[in-house]
Amino acid sequence: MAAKAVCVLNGDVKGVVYFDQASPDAPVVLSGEVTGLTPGQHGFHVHEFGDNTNGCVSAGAHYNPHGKEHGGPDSAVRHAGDLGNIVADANGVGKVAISDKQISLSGQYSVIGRTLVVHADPDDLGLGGHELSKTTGNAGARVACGVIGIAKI
Ligand SMILES: [Cu+2]
Ligand SMILES: [Zn+2]
Repeated sequence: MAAKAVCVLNGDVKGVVYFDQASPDAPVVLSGEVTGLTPGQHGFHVHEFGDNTNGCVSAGAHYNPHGKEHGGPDSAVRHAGDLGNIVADANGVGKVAISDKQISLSGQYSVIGRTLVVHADPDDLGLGGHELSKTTGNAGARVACGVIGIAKI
């Protein structure tokens, strides 16, 4: 059965991201737009908790049900929540067009009820050699976040 989810991003930066999964074993397709960004790359992840009581900070770390190190979306070793970067143009608009096989909208590893986070800086995909590269990709502050919720089909 197909599943759909939606996330409204709020913070200094705003956006709406739609999640679509044709069947439980299909990739999740993310689409949408984020505005108010600085031009360039911004880390983009699913974080563990759907808790925004203390802003984006209370969303916790990257969603990592398999206990792996941080990586990029195409890395063999990555957190399930590692969706890489979105790229903002000169007007600060970042289009979201991602297809990912590690997250799901149903079952044990569903991301519904977790938080989508956009960061101030680029995610180095685990390769930057910084002390934070293997945990966060050194992507800096959380400039927007929102809980991923069930959408109307
Ligand atoms: Cu993040
Ligand atoms: Zn990660």
